[in-house]
Amino acid sequence: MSKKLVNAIADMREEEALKLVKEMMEGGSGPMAILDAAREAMDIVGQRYEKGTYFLPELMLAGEMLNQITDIIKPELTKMPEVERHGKVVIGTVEGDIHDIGKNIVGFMLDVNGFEVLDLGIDVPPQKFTEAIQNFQPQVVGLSGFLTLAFDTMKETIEAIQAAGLRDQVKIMVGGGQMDDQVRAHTGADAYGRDAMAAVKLTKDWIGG
Ligand code: B12
Repeated sequence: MSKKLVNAIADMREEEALKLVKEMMEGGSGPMAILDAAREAMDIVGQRYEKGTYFLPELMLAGEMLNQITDIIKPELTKMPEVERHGKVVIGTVEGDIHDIGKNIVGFMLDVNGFEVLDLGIDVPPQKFTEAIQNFQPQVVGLSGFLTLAFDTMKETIEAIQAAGLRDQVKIMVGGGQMDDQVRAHTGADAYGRDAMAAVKLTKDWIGG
C-alpha cells in the first residue's frame, strides 16, 4: 500500500493519493509510515524536476498534496494525551528559502509532544531569529532549509546568534531536504535532524520531557 502511495504522489494522481492515505489510516498504518512514503515520493518528484521531466507546476502540486496529506493525518497525531509544556522552541525557514511543509510538520510534532513552539515562518532573516531568542527565551532553535543556498544562510544565522551573545543560551538544530551532518558542521549547529521525530528526540534530549 505504501508503495502505491509513493507512486500516486510521484505521478501526480492527487485523488488516488488522498484516497490511499485515508485507507492506510483506516487500516491502522501509523502517520509516520505515511510521512515516510510522502518523503520517498517527494524525492522522486525532485529528481524528475532536476531531469526536466517535471516543472514548477508539478513541484507546486506535490507541495499541495503534501499539505492535504498532513491535514488528514494531523488528528491521529493529536490523539496523544495533552501534556504540560516542557520548554520552548523557535523554528523557521532561513532567509532565501520558502519551503515550509517539512518545517510545519516539525513544528506540529514538537507542539503535540509538549513543547511551546514559536514559528517564525519562511524566508526569515538572521536578525529575526536573534530577536525571537531575546524575546521568547527558547532553549532550542530549529533552522529549516531545503535549498543548497540555505546552507550559508544557516551559517550566517548562527553567526548572528553568536554575535548577539546568545549562542550559549540555546541549542541549535538544523534540518530540511538537502541537509546532512556535513552541512551541520558547516553551519556550526549542534545537531542535524533527519525528520520530525528526530527533531522531537533532540529537543527531548536537550530540555527533557
Ligand atoms: C514541494 C517543493 C516545492 C514547493 C514548496 C511548497 C512549500 N510550501 O513548502 C514550491 C513549489 C514552492 C517549491 C519552490 C522551489 N523549489 Co522546491 N521542492 C519541493 C520538493 C518537491 C518537496 C519539498 C517538501 O516539501 N518535501 C516534503 C517534506 C515533508 O520533506 P522532508 O524532507 O521529509 O521533511 C522532513 C525533514 O526535512 C525534516 N525537517 C525539515 N525542517 C527541519 C528543521 C529541523 C530543525 C529539523 C531537525 C528537521 C527538519 O523534518 C521534516 C518532516 O519529517 C523538493 C524535492 C525534495 N525531495 O525535497 C523540491 C526542492 C527542494 N526544490 C527545489 C528548487 C530548485 C525550488 C525552486 C528554486 C524552483 C524555482 N525554480 O523556483 C523554488 C525555491 C523558491 C525558494 N526561494 O525557496 C530543489 C532544491 C535544489 C537545491 N539543491 O537547492 C529541490 C530539491 C527539487 C530538486 N531536486 O531540484 N518547491
